[in-house]
Amino acid sequence: MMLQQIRVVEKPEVYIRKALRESRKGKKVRIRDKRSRQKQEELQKIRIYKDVLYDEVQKVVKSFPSFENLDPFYKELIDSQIRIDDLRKELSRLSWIRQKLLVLFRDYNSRVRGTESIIKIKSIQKEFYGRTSSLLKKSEKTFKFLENSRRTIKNFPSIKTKIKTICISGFPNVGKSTLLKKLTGANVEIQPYAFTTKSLLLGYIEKKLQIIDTPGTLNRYNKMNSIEKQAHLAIKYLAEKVIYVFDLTETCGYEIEKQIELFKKLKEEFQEKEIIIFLSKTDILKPEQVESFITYLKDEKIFCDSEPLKAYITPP
Ligand SMILES: Nc1nc2c(ncn2[C@@H]2O[C@H](COP(=O)(O)OP(=O)(O)OP(=O)(O)O)[C@@H](O)[C@H]2O)c(=O)[nH]1
Ligand SMILES: [Mg+2]
Repeated sequence: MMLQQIRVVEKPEVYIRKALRESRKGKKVRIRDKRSRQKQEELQKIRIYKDVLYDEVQKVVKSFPSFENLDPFYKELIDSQIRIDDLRKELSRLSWIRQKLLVLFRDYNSRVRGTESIIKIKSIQKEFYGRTSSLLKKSEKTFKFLENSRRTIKNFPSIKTKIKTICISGFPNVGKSTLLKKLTGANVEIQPYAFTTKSLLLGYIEKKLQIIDTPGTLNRYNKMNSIEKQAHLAIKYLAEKVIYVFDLTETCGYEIEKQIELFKKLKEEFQEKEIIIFLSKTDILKPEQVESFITYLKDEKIFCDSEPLKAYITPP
C-alpha cells in the first residue's frame, strides 16, 4: 500500500539550507570577462536555489496519496483521524507556495539580468533568498501538519484491500487473538486480561484470505477510540464475513447476556454480512452448556473448534 511511503516532511529551514548549499556548488562558468562571468554565476545560483526548493516542495506534495484513487477504507480511516479536508487544504497551500516560488524567481531573475554591478546583483540575490525563505517559514504550520499526518498514516495497519477478508470480533479477553493464531499461525500476543490487543492484527490463510482481529466493543461510532474506529471501518469496508467470538465461561469478564447483546447489534448493523459464531474456551466448558447455547441460537452457524471453522472459511 502506497500509504506507508509518504516522504518525511522537514521543517522549511531544512529545505532552505539544502537549497543554499546546492546553489553554492554550481558549476564554474567559462567566460573570459570577469564581470559577465560573475553575473552568470550569480544567475546560476538563484536558479539552482529555486530548483531545489521547488523540487523539495513538489516531492512532498506528490508523495501524499491522491485521495480520489484511495480505497474507501483508507479514505475513511484517514478522515477519521486527520480529516481529509484539512489535509487537502494544507497540500494545496504547498502547491501555492510552489507557484509563488516560480513567480518570485522570474521577477528576481530578470532583475539580476538587467543589473550590471555585482554588488547590486548580490543585494538583489539576498533579497530573493529573504523573500523565498519567509514565504516558506510563514507556512511552517503547514509543514508541521503534514509531517504529523504522515506519522499518523504511517502507523495505520497495512491491510490488503483487494483480497477476501474476514474480521474476528467480540468482547475483550474472549479469545479473539487466540483464534487468529489457530486459524493463521499469526504470531500474536495473548494475555489473560482485557484490551491486550491494541491494534488490528492480521493473519493470512494461503495468501487467499485475510483475517483481521478487530478489538473493541463497538460503541457508538463517535465514542470509539482510534483502534475501535479502525476495527469498525475494517468490518464495514473490508469484511465479507465476521467471526463473532463467544466466551460462555464468562472468564473474559463479560456476561453472556452482554455478549448476546453485542452479537445482535453486530447483526443489525451489518445485515448484508454473514456472521459466524465461534465458541471459545470450550475445553473448560460443560458439554451441556455448549449444547443448550447451540439450541438457543439454533438458526446461527456455530463452531466450537477452529479446524472445521477454518475449513468452512477457506476459499476452495
Ligand atoms: N482455556 C482456554 N482459554 C482460552 C482459550 N482461548 C483464549 N483463552 C484465554 O483467554 C485469554 C484471552 O485470550 P486472547 O486471545 O488474548 O483474547 P482477546 O479476545 O484477543 O483479548 P483482547 O486482545 O484483550 O481483546 C487468555 O488468557 C487465553 O489464554 C481457549 O480456547 N481455552
Ligand atoms: Mg487480542
